[in-house]
Amino acid sequence: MADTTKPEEEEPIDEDVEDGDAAAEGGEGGAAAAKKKKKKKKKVKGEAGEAGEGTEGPTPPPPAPPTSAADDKDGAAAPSAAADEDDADADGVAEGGEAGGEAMSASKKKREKAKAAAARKKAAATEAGGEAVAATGGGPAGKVKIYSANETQWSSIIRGIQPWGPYPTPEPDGQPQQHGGEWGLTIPVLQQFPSGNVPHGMEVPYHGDDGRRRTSDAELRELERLHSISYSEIRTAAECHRQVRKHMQSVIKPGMLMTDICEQLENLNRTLVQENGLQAGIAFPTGCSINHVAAHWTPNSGDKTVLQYGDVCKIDFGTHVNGRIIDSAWTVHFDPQFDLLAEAARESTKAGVAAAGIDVRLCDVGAACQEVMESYEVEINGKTYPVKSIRNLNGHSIGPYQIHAGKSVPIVKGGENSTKMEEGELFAIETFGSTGKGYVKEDLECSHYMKNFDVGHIPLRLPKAKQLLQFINKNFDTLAFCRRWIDRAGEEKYLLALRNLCDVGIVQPYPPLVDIKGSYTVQYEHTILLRPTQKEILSKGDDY
Ligand SMILES: [Co+2]
Repeated sequence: MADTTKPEEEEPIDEDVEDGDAAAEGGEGGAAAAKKKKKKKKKVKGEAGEAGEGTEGPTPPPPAPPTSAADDKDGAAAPSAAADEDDADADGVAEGGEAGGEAMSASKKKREKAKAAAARKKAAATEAGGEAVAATGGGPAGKVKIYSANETQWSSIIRGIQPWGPYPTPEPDGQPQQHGGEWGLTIPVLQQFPSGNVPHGMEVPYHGDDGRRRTSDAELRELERLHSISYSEIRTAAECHRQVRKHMQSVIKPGMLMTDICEQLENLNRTLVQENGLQAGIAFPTGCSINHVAAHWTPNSGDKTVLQYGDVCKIDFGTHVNGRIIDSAWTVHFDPQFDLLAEAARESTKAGVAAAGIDVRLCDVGAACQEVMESYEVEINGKTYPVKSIRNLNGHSIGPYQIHAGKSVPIVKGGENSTKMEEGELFAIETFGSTGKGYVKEDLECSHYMKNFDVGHIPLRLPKAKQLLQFINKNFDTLAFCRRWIDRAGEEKYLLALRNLCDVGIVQPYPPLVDIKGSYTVQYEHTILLRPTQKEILSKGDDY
């Protein structure tokens, strides 16, 4: 989940002006010149070493014909098309009842479900061959369709990610992961590793003055850190993230409803992490922002957006154990013309992860990310674009039950943020690339919300708002949530109350963040832990 720079901190700058700035900046450090030299040419055919190309899954299907959503909406590809005509949300805050955006009545829900089922049916019909997709659910109207990988070997038609090896070997008294069950996999992570000795992330030594940096009391501080953060818990969350995404990468295909993708992913997440109140579960809504929508979009109930062959979709989801959050994301695309764009973000995030370390200035991480991201230029639909880092999106520190714990990790240079990363801290390193302006603003109907972490007691007048706040406290506390999760708990007609909680400052809405229409945005993200002795890329998998 991305952290945004507050709009007042940075004015949207006209593109031309910004280019001028960049050139001027380059003058002092010569960075721009170096960048130019490094510009890579678009390679149309997949490069050797890129996963999933040729050898892995089936050949990408031809562009999906305009599907199901086409007749429901004007433009099927963009999430904007999904915004309910009677629920348009101008300011990003929950619509009040008077605007017709009130929670769906039972009968409307029924109609929505029937429509969704019809959309699903059509979507299934458009699947090219449909060979790797089997509907094991296929239940009554409105029931989520379950996709399962019927091959034992992992395969994916999603481009740009490396193939997975087998699921990790369980502990002697643990069970191996198994395909099946309602959501595709059946064995929770802690049943694979009953003692809690879960696989580590990728451990990377600090470069430079590693060792010399450690002071005599370093060992003591390390012990202290061992108490303050449970490595076992955060690694359990990370292993869960890996297994959920590995499975989902084998089932996500053009033609699927975004709602079905999210619900299968989330229910699989719940299963593998053994969801239990606030002690273990999903850390925030499944972001699946498409094309020019960069972040914070997930379908609201009844949404009929269908994933298209030509879409660029950022799957950003989180898992937590005892509030220890893993936040990691990758970009789903099927069309080879997006390979290089996605690579830009993948490599930029890699550079950010590499630059991160104890006593490293946040602004230096930002500079490292931008340097790599903007060394790319891409050709899409016959037009060449420089890839831009989205300058008002950031990585962030993570605290217990706090996805944005106070430190922002920029993805461009030039900020005066000389704040440093510190030992023991957990960071989400995420970068966003764009073929548009490289600047996002809030737009579309809001789905993501989160209680403000430090909010004190605020008196509430509306009984319904009080009740909704109790519900939020019990189910999400300070973790982010979405409207679908309130709906699935059976709450109804809560949008006015939700708007009230936003208005008084208890809850913060996080509307979708979009670049200009027609642009494409990409994202990669890892969660890293700055251990005293080494950096651990907790969410690292075979895929990215
Ligand atoms: Co994040």
